[in-house]
Amino acid sequence: MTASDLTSAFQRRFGEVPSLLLRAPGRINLIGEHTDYNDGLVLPAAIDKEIRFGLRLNGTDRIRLVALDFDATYEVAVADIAPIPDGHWANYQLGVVAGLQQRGATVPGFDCAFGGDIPGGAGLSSSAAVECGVAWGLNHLLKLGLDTMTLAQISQMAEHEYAKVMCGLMDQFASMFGRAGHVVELDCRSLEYAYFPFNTDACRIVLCNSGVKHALADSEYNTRREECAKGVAILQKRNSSIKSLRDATLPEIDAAQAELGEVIAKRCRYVVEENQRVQDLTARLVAGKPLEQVGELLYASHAGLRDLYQVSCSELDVLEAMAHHAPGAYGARMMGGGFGGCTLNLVATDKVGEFVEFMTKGYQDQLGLKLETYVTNLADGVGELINN
Ligand code: GAF
Repeated sequence: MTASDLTSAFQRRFGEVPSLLLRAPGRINLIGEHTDYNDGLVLPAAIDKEIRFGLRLNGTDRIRLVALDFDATYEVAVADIAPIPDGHWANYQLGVVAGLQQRGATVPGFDCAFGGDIPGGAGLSSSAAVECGVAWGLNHLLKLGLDTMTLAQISQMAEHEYAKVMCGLMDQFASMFGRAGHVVELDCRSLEYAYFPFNTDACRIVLCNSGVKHALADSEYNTRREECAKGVAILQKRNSSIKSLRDATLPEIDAAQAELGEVIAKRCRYVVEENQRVQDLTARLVAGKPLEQVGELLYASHAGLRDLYQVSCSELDVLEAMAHHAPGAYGARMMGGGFGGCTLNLVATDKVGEFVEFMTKGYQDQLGLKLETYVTNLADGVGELINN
């Protein structure tokens, strides 16, 4: 949707042109899965799939929302906002308004039309993009002066309180802080971050969309958070300096195996190992190590997510297993919360075409399913929509 299409659509719906056009991207995550809510490390990037928004203060006390992609509207008085049951799409926007109000902002009525090309259910964080776009846009229009990290945190709280998913900060951080051509490592405890250039001359990040999203994704996500919290409570009894799994070591988990029980011990082990893999991967990138050595960390991450954290599913496992034999593939793993969505594949730039062909045919042959693939470009985070 071009800026002029968006402007026309906005004008048709609301009778005025928008006073602000902006864009908010989806994200990939190179490595560091389910580590964000454990005070750990993540290595995401914003991508060239985004949601675009037209926004305008409307001089009333009502919020009017239009979802252009699925031709739906929602209207509510600002004073009456509350979470809407059954996963309603407007929860993301309303949750952000509530978050701004909690920070002391007075939010007047506004009009918002939005749409984009982030495939839904693919694990590319279209919901975070919606939250971040609305948070950034209202901060801009209302001159609230909130810093970008605070806007990311408000967006995360919208997810918790309105969408009822107890996510970490990674998705909202990536959508806000992405930088073209870079991945960005975030320390979810200190909130310090560092950009690493990602050179596409040698390899590309290719996403393979399994096309499935199993219904248990959200409930299992919240369960994993609780399991990690239980693990911390048990480990803390032996070592009071453990405040989160970020502080735990593998020998400590081994020593507490009996108290932790098999399942919680597996969850803890995975998180500790995944944090180490993030550090190893950035070290290897910086040292310019062969891409095989970067890719093997992706395969190891997938094995941990499948066997220890148990958030994969058969479709993702088939895609990851196929990648081991695919032309040009250095590494692959499931990405995001799990139970569906995409695998992330690191693929030699000159082999991307062959890789895509191999994976598409294999997925059809093995599961009878159609594979969508996206060769990603790493993009800037949320901002005003200036061109096209
Ligand atoms: C989802 C969540 F929203 C993130 O916060 C993160 O935990 C991710 O799953 C798993 O790494 O995308």
